[in-house]
Amino acid sequence: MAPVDWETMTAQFTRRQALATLGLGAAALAGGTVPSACAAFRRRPNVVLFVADDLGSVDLRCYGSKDLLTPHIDALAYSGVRFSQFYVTAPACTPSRASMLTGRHFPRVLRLGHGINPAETTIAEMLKPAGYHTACIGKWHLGFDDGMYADDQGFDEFFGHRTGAMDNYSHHYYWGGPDRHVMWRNKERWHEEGSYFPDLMVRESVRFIEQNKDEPFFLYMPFNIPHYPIQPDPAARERYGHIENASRREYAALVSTLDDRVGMIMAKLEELDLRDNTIVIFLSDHGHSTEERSGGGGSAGILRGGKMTLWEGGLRVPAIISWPAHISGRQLRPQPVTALDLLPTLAEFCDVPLPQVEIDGASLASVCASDEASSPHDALYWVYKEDWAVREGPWKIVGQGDDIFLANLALDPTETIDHAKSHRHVQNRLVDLHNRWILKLSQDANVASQAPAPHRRRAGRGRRPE
Ligand SMILES: [Ca+2]
Repeated sequence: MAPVDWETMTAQFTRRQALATLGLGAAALAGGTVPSACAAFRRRPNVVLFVADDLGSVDLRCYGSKDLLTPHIDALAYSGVRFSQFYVTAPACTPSRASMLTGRHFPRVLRLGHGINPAETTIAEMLKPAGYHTACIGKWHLGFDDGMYADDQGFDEFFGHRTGAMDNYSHHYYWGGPDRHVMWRNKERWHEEGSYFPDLMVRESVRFIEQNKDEPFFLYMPFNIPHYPIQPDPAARERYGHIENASRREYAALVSTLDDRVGMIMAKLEELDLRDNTIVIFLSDHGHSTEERSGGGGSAGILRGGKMTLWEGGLRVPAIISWPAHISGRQLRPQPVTALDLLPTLAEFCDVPLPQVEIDGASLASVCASDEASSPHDALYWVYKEDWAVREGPWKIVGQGDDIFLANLALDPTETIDHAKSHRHVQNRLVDLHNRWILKLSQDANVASQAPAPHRRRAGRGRRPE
């Protein structure tokens, strides 16, 4: 396969084109787009959803990294669509993944401290009635009570841990006490102490693919890397002896550990002649971590912030959709889109009905098909703890309590220049959008008492929050 020359491809987008596509147009799908994608296939496509844990916004070679070696994920990008403005809905694991798997903003679907409300419909539950075999292999982290585990939420099989972090060898919880074993196969504890968890994920996923190669399947692989603990494959570590910064060196080895295992799954799909009619999606759950025990080796490049923040470095992630039978390769899409869109995209691609609830995302079929299609969203909204943000066209407002910051991402993707004072009318419009969105959220029965408060506009504010 020819090398991926993303620099050249990116340069083909002129500034004018970039600005044009930055506009978040009216609902692009209202007029109808591609016909039901699977109608032409005798068999529905398989779906493989790879999620990286805490992978930085630019931490793949195909996203501009100069020091990381990610040939398998780069090849995946080369085979399909790579998004340059793909957002997750929260800068932390659980809320981000909850939105991704339900197509709905996380305050609507999460029971705080417990997980996804069992009444919600996950991608797995959406696909199962159409005959899909489903598996979640990796880090669940979306339910902590009986009735809220992966195998309660539409997955025929679960293998892995339900917690936020696990030691990859002892399979004990990796955050505070008590020290305890946390690896499971469905509802049973699974003991393979000493075996490297990313390799167990590959073994189980390969088995699942082989067992289901004659029926449509949905394989959800939420990796637990490059999230801490910092336990890369020793073979991957050997590739980065030249990197002087120890944190970056270890992080690089973790990213290569991930990349190698994505490559193993892709090789199995090729071997079984399943690749053309398998939709493969790759994304990170949010930006890189700066937590002490992460080592801080990840990067957002020129973007501001990272995990736990609503700056671009926390929310804008690498994201790829590849389906060789239907989507052209070598495609770059600058339209602002969101992980909320994955569920409705898969509903259209797999020709299955949407869940009978209000979905906050929209199908990306037209965006996958054309770089001239508008984003299906007029605006994008975020809330996380006390912080909130809205993006409309090039404008993005970030609020921390009463402090607000207004960026023009077309002119300043680094979110350094605050336009709040000079563009008060824009600020006011985005605050109104946020407050209307909060009001709408608060009317949702599932939000109940956990609805965030609207922003109380105060004149003269606009300093850069930190
Ligand atoms: Ca994460």
